Amino acid sequence: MIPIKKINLHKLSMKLKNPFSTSFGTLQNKDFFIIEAIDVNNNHGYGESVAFLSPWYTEETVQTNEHIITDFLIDIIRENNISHPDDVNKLFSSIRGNRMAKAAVEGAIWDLYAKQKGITLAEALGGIKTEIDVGISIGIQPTIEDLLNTIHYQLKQGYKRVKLKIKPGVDIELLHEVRKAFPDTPIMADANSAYTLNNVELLKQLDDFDLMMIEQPLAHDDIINHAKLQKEINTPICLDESIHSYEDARKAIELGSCKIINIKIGRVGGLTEAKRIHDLCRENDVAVWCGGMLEAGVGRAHNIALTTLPQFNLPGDTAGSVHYWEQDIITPEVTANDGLIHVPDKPGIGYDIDWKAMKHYTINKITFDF
Ligand code: OSB
Ligand code: MG
Repeated sequence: MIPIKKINLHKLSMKLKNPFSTSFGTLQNKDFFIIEAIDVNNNHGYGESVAFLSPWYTEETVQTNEHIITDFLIDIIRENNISHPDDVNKLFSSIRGNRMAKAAVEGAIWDLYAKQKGITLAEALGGIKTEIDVGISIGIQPTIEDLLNTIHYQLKQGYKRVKLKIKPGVDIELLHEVRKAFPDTPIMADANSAYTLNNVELLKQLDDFDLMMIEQPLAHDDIINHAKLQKEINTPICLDESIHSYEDARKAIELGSCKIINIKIGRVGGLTEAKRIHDLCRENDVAVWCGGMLEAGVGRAHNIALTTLPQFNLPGDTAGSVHYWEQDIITPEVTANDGLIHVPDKPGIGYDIDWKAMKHYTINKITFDF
């Protein structure tokens, strides 16, 4: 790779158009970092951190990301020669965990590498698709009527499948109403770890609704009980929170804990690890889709590039920018038509930063000269 001369850490604060509710709470404000890696030829690569303000999804937060990036990861990049972005994954393995922090920096280096080569990020990753299928993830709504209206609206936008959030008490009746109103729509449910094996009788009832899958029904750290549950229900289990690495995926597949894996770049520590998990799933016939973290445009662009890999055979959660933001930070914004996103063909992530919007949302900027 052409050497890096500078890394900028832009800290942004954005507000979601609509609050997003899951089994563990409601989210509206999104603070995050855009990592900008600049090489000696003035190419610019961008990555986005996806940790939230509080540690309910994983243990990472915006603040832990800042700490790990500024106090550890930047030094590792500065002190080593990187010949390929895959090297970053190895170099960062000297730091435990903190995968979202690592993914943000690694993502900027992947984008920079693709731009140095004059190829798209999708090509750099070995992607093959020119358009990708997308679905929509709908948070828990105040009433079933609100939910039915939202589903109706999103289906009119063309999204290929609907993901609903469920939690104890907001599950069977809700799915019953949704299935009645939308008998043929591809529907899945995401529990974000809200159930235990004590709920097995309730979880068996999910089989009545012909769901594409149930995402992360049980504890984030329990692939054994997911394997037990999968033996009891026909609905395919998809793991999200439980999979942080290739090793986690290998163990879950071997145990039979899931039939599907949701890959999120941040949760698994970057694109290199995401690609390894993808390849493992391909070898084992495990279906894969790309999850979302309510990203702004840069993160969205990375998800799109990753989804061009062949085993991403189910619609992902990377919906159009307009679903999340009054104004995204990239131009053009991500648009989905008929449930399809056209993969951009410009080098790297394929979208430009909208600097006016970036400035509007920026809280501060830290520069690291190399
Ligand atoms: O579990 O996939 C999840 C959002 C925040 C945290 C966790 C999850 C989600 C989503 C929405 O389901 C994904 C998106 O639209 O970006
Ligand atoms: Mg999930």
